[in-house]
Amino acid sequence: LALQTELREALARNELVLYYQPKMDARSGLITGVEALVRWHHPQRGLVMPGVFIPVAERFGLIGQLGDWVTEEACRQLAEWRSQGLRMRAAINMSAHQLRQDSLLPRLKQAMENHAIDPSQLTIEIIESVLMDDAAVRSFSGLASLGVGLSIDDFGIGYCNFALLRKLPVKQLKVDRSLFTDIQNSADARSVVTAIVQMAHALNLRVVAEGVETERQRDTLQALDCDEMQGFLFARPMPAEKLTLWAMEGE
Ligand code: G
Ligand code: G
Ligand code: MN
Ligand code: NA
Repeated sequence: LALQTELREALARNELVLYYQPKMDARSGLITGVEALVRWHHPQRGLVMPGVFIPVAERFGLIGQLGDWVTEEACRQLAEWRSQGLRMRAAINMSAHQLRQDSLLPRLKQAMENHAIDPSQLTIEIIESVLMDDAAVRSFSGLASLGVGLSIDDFGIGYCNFALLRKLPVKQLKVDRSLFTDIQNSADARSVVTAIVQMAHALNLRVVAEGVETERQRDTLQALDCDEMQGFLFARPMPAEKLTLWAMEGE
């Protein structure tokens, strides 16, 4: 079967699952929330990663349905955590195509209402190149007035419109790991991160370093005043039940 046919069936059969990766406060080391990352439990192929099927969903008109499922499931999980005494926040990823859909706001609102989720518990992560898409950018003000947070993902490797960044209701920049992989040995890398942090703080944006893998990266990024960190050094993306145990151990 073609992957798009299988994906259509997977959506109907509930074969998708969300993994969660914690974001840590750089100063306190406490968890600040999680990023939801979708996976597909394929009956034959095993765990299929979003890099494989998100482009298929985009191409064959399934991304709207997939995005609705992700939003609903993340809100359901936040409500489950609440019932377990865990006050959690979650970020979900959205593509330009998803932001252009008129149904985005009502669906998001409905999902939050279904599970009594406060909008401040949700952040939408959007890759930098979305800033070039006028129609997608127009959805930002609606999202912000709904009360959800907006975050620019993979910041620093694509096209960034600083004029727009200044005006948009964005709250967070996620610095791409390629900018600091070699940060402990590279004065240039330190300069770039320093400049991003200074600019972000001047605009009242929080800076998340994503893809932190080593203690030396962590220490350097902390010294350069990054606000939050995420990466394999702290935890890999994991199923909800594992995240629950992980978060409760940390308390
Ligand atoms: O772990 P990782 O392989 O999960 O993610 C790979 C890519 O897939 C990342 O760029 C991430 O933003 C994207 N991605 C993960 N989950 C979702 C999702 O629910 N929706 C969209 N649009 N992209 C996602
Ligand atoms: O593009 P986005 O930032 O939404 O997707 C996050 C991606 O980064 C996921 O594929 C996730 O599995 C991956 N990731 C998370 N932490 C690390 C890390 O420490 N190192 C690397 N190489 N990838 C990471
Ligand atoms: Mn992301
Ligand atoms: Na990213």
